[in-house]
Amino acid sequence: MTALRIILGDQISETISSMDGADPQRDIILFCEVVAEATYVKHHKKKIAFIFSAMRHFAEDLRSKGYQVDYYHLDPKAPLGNFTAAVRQALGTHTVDHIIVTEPGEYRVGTELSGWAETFDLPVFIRPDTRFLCDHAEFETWSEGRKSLRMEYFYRDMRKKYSILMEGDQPLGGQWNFDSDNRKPPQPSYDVPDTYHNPPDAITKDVLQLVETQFPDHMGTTDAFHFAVTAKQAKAALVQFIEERLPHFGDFQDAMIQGKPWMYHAHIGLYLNVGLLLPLECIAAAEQAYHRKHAPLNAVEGFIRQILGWREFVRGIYWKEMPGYAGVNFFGAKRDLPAFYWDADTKMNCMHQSVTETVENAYAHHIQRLMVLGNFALLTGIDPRQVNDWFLSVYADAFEWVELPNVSGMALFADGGFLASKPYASGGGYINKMSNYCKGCSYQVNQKTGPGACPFNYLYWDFLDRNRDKLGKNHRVGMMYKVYDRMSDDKKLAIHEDSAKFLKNLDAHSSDC
Ligand code: DLZ
Ligand code: SF4
Repeated sequence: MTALRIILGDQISETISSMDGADPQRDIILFCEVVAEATYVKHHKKKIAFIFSAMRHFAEDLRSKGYQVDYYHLDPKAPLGNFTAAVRQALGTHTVDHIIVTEPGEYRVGTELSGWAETFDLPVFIRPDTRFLCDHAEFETWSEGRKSLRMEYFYRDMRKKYSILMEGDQPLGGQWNFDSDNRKPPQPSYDVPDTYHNPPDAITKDVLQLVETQFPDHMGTTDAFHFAVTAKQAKAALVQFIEERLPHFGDFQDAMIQGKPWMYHAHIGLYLNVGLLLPLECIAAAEQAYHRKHAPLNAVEGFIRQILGWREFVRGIYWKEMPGYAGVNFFGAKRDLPAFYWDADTKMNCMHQSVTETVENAYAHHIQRLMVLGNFALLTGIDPRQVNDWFLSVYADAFEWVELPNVSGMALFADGGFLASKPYASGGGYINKMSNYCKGCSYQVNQKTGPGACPFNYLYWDFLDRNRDKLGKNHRVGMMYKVYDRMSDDKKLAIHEDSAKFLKNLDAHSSDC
């Protein structure tokens, strides 16, 4: 029995389930670069380059192990439209009895695959993605009957299940979560060690050129591309993080410093999400760093929580709630995404810096995403679909299963509190506390209203007041309504007038924003 085994661009793992039992003599392993995947949102150039290069390197690796690999490069003269077109072409070349593929990470692709058995009149075996630590049935059981889902309880169960950072049945250090230690303000004078750099080899150089010519109007450039593109290189990136940055990762997890895009973050999300790294190897490396007294518990626990807790949790939510989750819009937000999300042309320095780094690196860290870029979209009421498309296209680590819950659930509260207990809305004070952006801004962070005031300040109150019917009963926001209600009428008027003026300028694409 000959199988056509398909490996998608985020399935670059030696242990991918579609390869279980593969016969090097008979089976055909198919990789395909297709137009639909690169353009269903306009992915950042570095993201496309990263995925194509990782696919090409993995295909070479399988070839060197004796597998028969058919690899469809994106051919500018005759590009393949989508996965279905690629499979059709493969079936015209090879005689196979059945198709095997690991379940795709995105609902959209799952829908495409579900028609294959009929289209091709062949058995199609869609196998579970065993790289995740919590499967669909387990998440279903865990979430059954809960009105709202909270990561913290899920995470504790995962700690117990995998016996990570445990002392018997108790959490190491007596606490499950050390997040309260992880909010230190930035120290701009610190010499933050750089992230991992891997110089492009011949395969990557070919891809960079292809991407520049085929996707000229996508965000960014391929200049200074330095991502790992093999499992071995990704492992080196992980080791470098553990040795050089993990010890400070916890303390400065939320801090932002102008000109230091990576801070103490791992920058391994992109490798995990395409499978160059596996969750348990990252978790084990961090846990060992704690036991050999290289990194403190707050850093190690915080890092592990992202992978063992948050990452698995959002994946569970995605598959439980799709397809409806893609359309949630609790606040009925419908403003268009401002052009400065693409070109960084804004007077707000925090937004300018965060977008500039995104354009340059296809990366921004979680607080830039959540409390700057996401917060602004929340406060100004930008249409969740446009915000989601933007996040999905610009970050090299973004796949819909992880991006959508983070953006719609966490940053925009567009699911009305299914995932988060309160909206992550804030004024300029938070950004000022956690960054040095405000010093270089045209706006005054300490000014609440008036022409020079930080827009986040008045927009915050305007957002709360505008959405009182939706948030007034949320006890975590209740305190802020009390503060608002105690303000003088003049102050409230100034907040609304400044907000109306700013939003009008925003809609008119004014350079005044
Ligand atoms: C993101 C992406 C891009 C840009 N291109 C391809 C591609 O040409 N071929 C491919 O197999 N995968 C690509 N990917 C990753 C897919 O979008 C990803 O595997 C699906 O979204 C998972 O459902
Ligand atoms: Fe951002 Fe306001 Fe600070 Fe400017 S003053 S950087 S707009 S938070």
